[in-house]
Amino acid sequence: MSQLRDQLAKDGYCVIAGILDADLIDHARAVSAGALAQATADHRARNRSQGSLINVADYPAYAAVIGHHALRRVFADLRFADPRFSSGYLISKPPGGPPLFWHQDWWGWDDPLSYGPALAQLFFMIYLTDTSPENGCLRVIPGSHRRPHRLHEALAAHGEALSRVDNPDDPLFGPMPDEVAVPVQAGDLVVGDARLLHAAHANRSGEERSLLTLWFHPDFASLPAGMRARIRQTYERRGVDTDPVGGSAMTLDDWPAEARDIVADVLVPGGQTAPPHDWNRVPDWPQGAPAPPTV
Ligand SMILES: O=C(O)CCC(=O)C(=O)O
Repeated sequence: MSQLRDQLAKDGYCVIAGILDADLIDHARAVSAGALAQATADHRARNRSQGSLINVADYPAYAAVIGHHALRRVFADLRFADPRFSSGYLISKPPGGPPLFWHQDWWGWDDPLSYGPALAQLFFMIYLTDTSPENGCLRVIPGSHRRPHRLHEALAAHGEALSRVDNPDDPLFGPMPDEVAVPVQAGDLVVGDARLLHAAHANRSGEERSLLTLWFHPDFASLPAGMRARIRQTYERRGVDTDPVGGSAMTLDDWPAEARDIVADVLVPGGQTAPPHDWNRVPDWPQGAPAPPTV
């Protein structure tokens, strides 16, 4: 596992095979099929590039995945001191779905820790289908979490026009010379730094390609107080660009006790009283940051 930790630090991601067993994959697929059946045509049109962006907080049956003992084993193996879950999404690309645009997901770029080795926020992407470049597997730019890249200048990432794919010829949907495909099997886990530049291929198959992206903070207690307060707002579904329903929606605090009990010890705690950190998705690399590769 120290090899995986090293890869996570150096490349910004690592793959851990076979995290969900067949029963839990079936459970997650069934919950996801129900959630997708409820998603409106408007939701899918607004999130055409992603395929869907359904907050897992709306579905307490996902507790079995978020609180799964195999994830806790990963936390221990990767030596996470205080792992906490803030939010997550069902991202499901229908047959014929277009590519996902290049982006990174970190929002705390105003804080100096964003330019160092600390792991403030990690995605846990759990794929519910086998993936390949043919059906929309993940693509990443290894190392892009720690150095400037020209994609960082694309300020529109996460914008509505990109999500709707108003311009399919936008280079943010295209290939990058330094990209690496990350094909996986159903039940595999991709752990990645929120700062890592990533995208996904188009789905040219006849089947849905689904995954759960779960956001964890590996050492929540060590983060600055303002960052902790902003993360708590995300958990409360307030002021998040990928979660426009707003603070009136269900949070994990509203889950029935039997679901909440499964995840209670990994949830972002309340009582964060500091002024919340500003939301800024655009890095401003300090002088002397490593040069971008010449590709
Ligand atoms: O659709 C994918 O494979 C990647 C999803 C993604 O980019 C994300 O969850 O941030």
